[in-house]
Amino acid sequence: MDWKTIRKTAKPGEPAPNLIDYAAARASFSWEAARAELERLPGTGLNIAYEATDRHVYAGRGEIVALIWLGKNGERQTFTYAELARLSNRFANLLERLGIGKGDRVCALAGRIPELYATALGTLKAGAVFCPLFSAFGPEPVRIRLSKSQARVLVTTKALYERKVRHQRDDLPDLAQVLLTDGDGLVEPGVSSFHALLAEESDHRSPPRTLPEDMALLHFTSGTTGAPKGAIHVHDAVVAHRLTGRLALDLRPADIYWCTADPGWVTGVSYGIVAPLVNGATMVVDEAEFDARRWYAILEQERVNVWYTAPTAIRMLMKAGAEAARWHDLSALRFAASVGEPLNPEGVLWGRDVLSQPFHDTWWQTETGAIMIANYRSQAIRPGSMGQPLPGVEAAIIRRRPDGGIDRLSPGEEGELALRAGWPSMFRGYLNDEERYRRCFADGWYLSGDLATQDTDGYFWFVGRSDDVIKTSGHMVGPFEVENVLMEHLAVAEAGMIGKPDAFAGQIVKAFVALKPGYTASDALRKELLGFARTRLGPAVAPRELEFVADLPKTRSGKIMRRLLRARELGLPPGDLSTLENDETKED
Ligand code: 6R9
Repeated sequence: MDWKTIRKTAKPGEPAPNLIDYAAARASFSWEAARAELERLPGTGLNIAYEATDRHVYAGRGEIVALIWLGKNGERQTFTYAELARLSNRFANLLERLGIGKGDRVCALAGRIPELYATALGTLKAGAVFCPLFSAFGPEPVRIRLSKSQARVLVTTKALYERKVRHQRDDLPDLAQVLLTDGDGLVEPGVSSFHALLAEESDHRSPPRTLPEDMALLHFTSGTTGAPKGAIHVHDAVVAHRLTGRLALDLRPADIYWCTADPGWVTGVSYGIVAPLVNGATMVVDEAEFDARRWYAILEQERVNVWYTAPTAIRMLMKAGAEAARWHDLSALRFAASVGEPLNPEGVLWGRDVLSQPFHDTWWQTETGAIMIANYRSQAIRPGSMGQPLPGVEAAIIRRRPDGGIDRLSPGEEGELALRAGWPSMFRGYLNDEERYRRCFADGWYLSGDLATQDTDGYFWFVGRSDDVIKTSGHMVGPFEVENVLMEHLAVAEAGMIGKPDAFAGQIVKAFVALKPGYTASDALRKELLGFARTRLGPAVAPRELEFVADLPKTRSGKIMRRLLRARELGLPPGDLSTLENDETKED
């Protein structure tokens, strides 16, 4: 078949790829050399936001546009690097005045609005920790994350505050200040106007005093069991953000770059804020939700060079049809990449045929902080493969041994994808959960929880998860939050959640519910339970389907066997579970 590999030809006048010779780059690579390209602050300090803003200003690039913001009502606003540096200085000064400093968590719960970017960068400059919350989360996921992060400050909008936070404020004793981006003056005790307070601050600030190993970012992610875990990243991660932006996304200064991921998730921070800015690019941020015609218009009008998106979006563009792209001039596009879910060969080829740029798949996780495996611009793409490890990253397929060690598997064998520990953006812990962190490692390797294979040429191929976490529209959902909320309903005895395959979302959340004695399954009760879950969890997490069952299959130790629910859903005979994952996951 002709799509086993895709060779690409550069358009006339295109710059050479940043990564030209993969093997040579790997052989000569050192993280120390990559680190040396960054600016050390006084006393061997390092700060992500300084690298992202001030450094460009001091190097004379302050007038380059850092952010093009496209509002959902047609607004277009630009911010230069100098403006972003000043705005983030103001926010850092404000935090300092509020008594927020080193290690304190500052959460943001907002859509893609300019204030979010000032908050992220200002928080990092103040030495505090930026923790994003997805704006489509309902009150329950928001409360759990605010509480677990022990957030001191929350930046949000009036509507989101009123719907999702205000009534739970008593459960959040650490939350001293809420700053509303659209509030006027003093709103109420403990709630202030972001802009009114910012207006009182100075634009100036001395360089941040953070060290490479200081906590910088906190990203919540889900597992099979227990509440979401807060993955800790440090300022040193910027070494990997910069390098991967350059090598995996082929970013160069003044590129027009668009990452469609929401900053409520790790991709929207690592590649929707940090990587483009530290590489001196101009990033496009679109406030609106997906719309095929709008997206083609943005690619054309903003002359986007480098595009980072996700399979769910690619599937929706494919659904909208090639015709929708036809009249748009997409000739500025030099590189297109994808992340977050399996990208099938059809998606890669569709990019080549319709955008004149095949999608380059990349693989990474919240815990890895940055891209670990990628298809590079200079290399043939293997459609369906996630690609090869970055220079500086060693990846392998392994099997865990009962004694706690690991065995490396041979090409073609299916096992767990592992990375040799020690790259700069590796998470440094799960907040307040040392034990869970420790269990992610064996013999000096980080175990990803993903199942994959490696071919004889070193390309990695995704197989599935080894746990019960799912991706729906590219967003990670763990069973714990969904099942817990369903169980709060008076009628529910037990609940189990799985991902049901879906042509567009990849998977949708499907719940199985066993009722308490005295309750009878009915359409009305199903609707009530779906509504109940949606109100608490929000549209990003809530089940879309719900099925009543007499009881849920369980292991002898009483754990729900979600793989049996999946087998049933897929119509597989219970004996034929060869394509399904093991019961014993890394969290057991
Ligand atoms: C960056 C991000 C991580 C999980 C990961 C895997 C899945 C990511 C993928 C992919 C197939 C790819 N995943 N990239 N699956 N092909 N190229 O998405 O982080 O939200 O933590 O999710 O996403 O299962 O383990 P996160």
